[in-house]
Amino acid sequence: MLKIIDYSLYLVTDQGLSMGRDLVDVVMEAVAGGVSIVQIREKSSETKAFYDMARALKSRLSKTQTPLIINDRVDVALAVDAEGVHVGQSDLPCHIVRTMLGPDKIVGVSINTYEQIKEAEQQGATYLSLSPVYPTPTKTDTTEPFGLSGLQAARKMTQKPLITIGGINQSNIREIMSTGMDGVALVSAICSAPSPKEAAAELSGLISEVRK
Ligand code: TZP
Ligand code: MG
Repeated sequence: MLKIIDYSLYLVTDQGLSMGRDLVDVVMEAVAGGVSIVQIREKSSETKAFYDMARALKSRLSKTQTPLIINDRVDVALAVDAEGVHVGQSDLPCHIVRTMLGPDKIVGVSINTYEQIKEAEQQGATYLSLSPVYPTPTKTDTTEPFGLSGLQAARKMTQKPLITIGGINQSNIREIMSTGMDGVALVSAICSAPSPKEAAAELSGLISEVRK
């Protein structure tokens, strides 16, 4: 069955940026504030720790009907029955992930160039993430930022759900959503906020202003 997924406020985790707090607590607070979908992305975790965290998050998020996406690891996604996987251009190819997960799971793909949009569509991507929109200290090995004009150009090229990531916060979320994005993905603006719940609520309110 095809579910309608709300990509509007997409939290990407980073334990290292969560100010020493428990990651499950940070995520659940953020969901209480209005985060609509969560990706676990823990680059320095060993497999067992990553699996344990994914399992704990899946169990908590299921209760709020919030989809859980796993960064890179198809095996971990299958192990915890997550809603999907997010891959970048240096990970397993999208069509392979689609074959491994079957037709019903979400496969998200990071897009760094305009050419990659059609390619990801043809390979069975569920949603596309334009990466990055702005430079960010959270991830420094990025390609040229799309900027607002890049988002507008990309929006014209696909009907697929389209999100973007990189340097997004309260000060720029409205202009980004105004380009026709289906959602925005954020790490530090939520994970490092004094109150992830309040930060998510504020960001969610700003998104609603654009969508009115
Ligand atoms: N991919 C492209 S930029 C980025 C990722 C994972 C990090 C975004 O982090 P922040 O803190 O929201 O700028
Ligand atoms: Mg990756």
